Amino acid sequence: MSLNEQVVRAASSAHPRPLNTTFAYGTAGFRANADTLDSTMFRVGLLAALRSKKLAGQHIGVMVTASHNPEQDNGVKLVDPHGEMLHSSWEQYATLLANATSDDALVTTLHHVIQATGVDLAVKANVVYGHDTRPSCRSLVRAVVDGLAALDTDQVNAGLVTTPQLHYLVRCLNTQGSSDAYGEPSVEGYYHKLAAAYTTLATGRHLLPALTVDCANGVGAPKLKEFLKVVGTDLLPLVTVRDTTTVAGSLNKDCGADFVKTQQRAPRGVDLVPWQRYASFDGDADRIVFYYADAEGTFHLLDGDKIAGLVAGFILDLVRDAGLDDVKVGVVQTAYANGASTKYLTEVLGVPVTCVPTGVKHLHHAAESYDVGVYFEANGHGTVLFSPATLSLLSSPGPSSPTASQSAALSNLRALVDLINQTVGDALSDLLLVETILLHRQWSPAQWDSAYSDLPNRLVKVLVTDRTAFVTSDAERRLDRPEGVQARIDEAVRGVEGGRSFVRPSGTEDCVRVYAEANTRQAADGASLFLPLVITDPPRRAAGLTRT
Ligand code: G16
Repeated sequence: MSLNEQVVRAASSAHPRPLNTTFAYGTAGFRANADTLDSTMFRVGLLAALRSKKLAGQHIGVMVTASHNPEQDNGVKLVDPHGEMLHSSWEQYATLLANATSDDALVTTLHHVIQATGVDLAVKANVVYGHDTRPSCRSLVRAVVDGLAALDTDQVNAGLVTTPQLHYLVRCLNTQGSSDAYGEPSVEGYYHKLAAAYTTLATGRHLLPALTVDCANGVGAPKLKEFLKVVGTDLLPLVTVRDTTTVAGSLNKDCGADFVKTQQRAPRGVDLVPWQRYASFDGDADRIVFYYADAEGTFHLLDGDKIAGLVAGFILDLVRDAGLDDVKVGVVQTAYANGASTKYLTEVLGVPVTCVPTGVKHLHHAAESYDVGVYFEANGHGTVLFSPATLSLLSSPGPSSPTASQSAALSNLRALVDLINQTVGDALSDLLLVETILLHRQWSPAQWDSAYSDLPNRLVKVLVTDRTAFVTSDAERRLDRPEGVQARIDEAVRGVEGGRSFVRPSGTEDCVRVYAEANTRQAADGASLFLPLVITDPPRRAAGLTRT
């Protein structure tokens, strides 16, 4: 079967590519101002169809969202059959298609991709798509659908969903009826799976005071409320704030996980009651961070690093109590992980830690190499993966005469497997995971926080004229280009006690990010404020840098 060029050309002509714009598949797909994305979305529809054909017609997911970015941006994340991010080998094709300069060039590029990947066009493609609450989603989803239709794709419209719900649906659709069936392929099925697991884990425990959840004024708000109707507030006392999705400009505005993490403060206008637990979702509910204030009103952040420590410690205890001595637990982090957290994980918990570049796709794959792989970015994006061997061990009957604590640990581990969304980081699933652990430990947020003290740190965005001029190595901990800048960074942190810093280009926003940490707040602030000056040093302007 050959490509119907006429159909593709006609469909493409309704989605012209903007002139003078170059698109790049970044950390989590394409992301830009929504006004520029119509042609990219159409072409993503084509790509998703090809990807499905390549994988014997399995469902591929397309999520229209720009997650933590401001409301005027939008973007798209592509989901592979097991619910993981698009395989990195296909990112180049996404970029090629998005940048084809005309309808004819698009057809030529499609032929190239089909040939390079060995796609059989006769295979029927299946794609499931969804979107977040951004006003621009309506027309951008239409563009995706036009792309899918141009390659005669069977489509499932998931509608308004969180990103992790879409990942869940993809995996369920591809595994239903098999021995690996992941669950009922519907949002209701997702709620029931999580609610059943949480009920098993939470029943009979002394309830903790209610958790307040900032929903970033995004899709997490209606979805969390739907979930509460299923699980009931008697087991999960919870209050939502920043939960409007109808006020223009409110998405992620002065609230949400990214705001709280980068500003290291509560959402604007939310007064923290001392010692109470708070959490913030991001715009598509795939990240979560927790926080609280002490008696003096000082803000304390419980970010992805703190979640990783809490979760790894809990799972280690369960694995030990269950007598599963051969099951090895490991943790995956990025360069953003606070140095104190890595020290805690390796020296106190005694677990191996792998460091990989930013982006869930990198963490997810690294976590697969452990029996139980806990991965969290400091920004709150993460989950836990149980290897197939561990899953089959857990589903086996276990010892013939187990002790009470062995039975309890095994049953808790089995429930955790269902509670945790193993396709991708999931704010709702992670919320339930943290609440479960705090319930079991009967810990206040301060007790959780006391595991270790974060090194003071600062994360700064710097606008540059060309972020592609910044090239990193060693899991983004070193900057290879522009030449000479790494030496200046080394110089800046030399002699700073506990000093560590790195610079990397963002893959979701048009900026570079500067991270610095040190033993004291003053030193961390000094380094982070100094570094933007280093990378915008006048001689560097030749490399396309400007000071902002
Ligand atoms: C996405 C990715 C995350 C990444 C974040 C920031 O999150 O899924 O893995 O940490 O972008 O990436 P960068 O520093 O390259 O801009 P989200 O929640 O925005 O989809």
